[in-house]
Amino acid sequence: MATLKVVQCDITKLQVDAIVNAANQTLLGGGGVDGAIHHAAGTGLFAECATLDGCATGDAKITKGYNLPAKHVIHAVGPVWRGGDKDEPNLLRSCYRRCLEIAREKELTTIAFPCISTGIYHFPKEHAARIAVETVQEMLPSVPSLDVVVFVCFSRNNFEIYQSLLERDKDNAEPVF
Ligand code: AR6
Repeated sequence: MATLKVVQCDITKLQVDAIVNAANQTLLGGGGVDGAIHHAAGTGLFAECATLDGCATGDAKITKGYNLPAKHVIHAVGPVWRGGDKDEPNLLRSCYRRCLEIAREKELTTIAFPCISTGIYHFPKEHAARIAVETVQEMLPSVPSLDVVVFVCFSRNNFEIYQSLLERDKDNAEPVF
């Protein structure tokens, strides 16, 4: 079964089978990690995204990685936090699940997730991290192709939250790529 890792870095630098993008429903780019991914991938990514007809919240769609070191980008649309009673936790869980279903279909071996919805969409960080780790752990047995799942934290704060959730295995804190 795959190993879970947590790293603090820019996800656009990772050489993995797929990096996950925290996109919006248009899939046509934006700020935050979405902006960084489109900037690094180049216009080919935008052109492919424009053919996808958007994406529902809680769902995900895959493209090629273009100029990124990653082979693919899985564009997931997380929920905007509106207080917690608008199905936000389930929608966030669904994002992680859909990304791993795509990883299974495409037989990916390495995948890197950003902290979906915890920036511009304001999902509380600890709650989001718990959902991310629990959902990935639940799904792993059903995605046999995966060797490594990386949780990529841009901020020190998120890094520490994930580290404490994955504490039982301190080696997980080491950068791997
Ligand atoms: N590498 C890794 N993580 C990053 C990077 C990076 N280069 N840049 C930011 N983060 P956000 P959301 C972290 O706002 O909350 C866009 O406009 C950031 O610190 O990117 O899901 C989309 O188009 C945070 O922890 O995504 C949508 O409209 C996490 O990535 C909207 O923002 C997610 O923050 C989506 O908002």
